[in-house]
Amino acid sequence: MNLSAEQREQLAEIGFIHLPQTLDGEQLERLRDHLEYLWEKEGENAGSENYMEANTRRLANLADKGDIFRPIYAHPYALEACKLVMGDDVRVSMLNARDALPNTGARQLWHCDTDDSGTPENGDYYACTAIWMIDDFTEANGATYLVPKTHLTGKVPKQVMEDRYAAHPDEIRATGRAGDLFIFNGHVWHAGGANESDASRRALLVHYMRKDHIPERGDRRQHLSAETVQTLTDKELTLLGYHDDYGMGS
Ligand SMILES: O=C(O)CCC(=O)C(=O)O
Repeated sequence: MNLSAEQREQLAEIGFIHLPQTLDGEQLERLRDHLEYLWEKEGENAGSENYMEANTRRLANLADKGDIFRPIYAHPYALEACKLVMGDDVRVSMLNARDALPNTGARQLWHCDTDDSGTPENGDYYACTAIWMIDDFTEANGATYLVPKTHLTGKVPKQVMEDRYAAHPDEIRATGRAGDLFIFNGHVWHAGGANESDASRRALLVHYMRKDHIPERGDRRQHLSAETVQTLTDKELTLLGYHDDYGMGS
């Protein structure tokens, strides 16, 4: 599996690529069932390992919550895109699910996935994000907003925008169908849209970071149980940071 020359160029120039129908119908159904099972099981604690967000259901630490996520975080297209963005030392920083609840109108503020550490001006990027569409993404149900080429600005939105909830003149929407994969340079300005429809808008969000930018042990974002560690390949463990100095295991 290889990204085309056009996709590689697009990732470098505008900062994102859209890969239609990367999951098949059966995978999608299994993922939906498993996510709903976890939401039910975790109840009001769902997402608490990373973020809780108003009007939104979240789940976190999914690398430890089912084999079903292995082909997601280690997908060859996603890893190839990450390597193009940040070089070979790619790590999964967070693997979350996000469901912007119907008819809540809860739009996110503009951000980068590196808001705290900023955006390098010299192209030395260290973050990449994959959004797996578990439902169709439409303008009405909150398809992600992005501003093309903002990874080239050397700035994150909070450094330059007065109102981070305001529309941006150059914004586009990542609309698509359930099963599509949308990958962007993590320094691209983006925001989850408001779900103003009756339709659900579930997504898996895989945040990748370069090894030297992964939080230290005290702030680790994946936590792998001994049981999960046993089932994973060495390649997967490396990707999840298990072998790094600050290890992600128990
Ligand atoms: O769900 C989305 O469309 C984007 C979510 C996002 O950027 C985040 O939660 O950091």
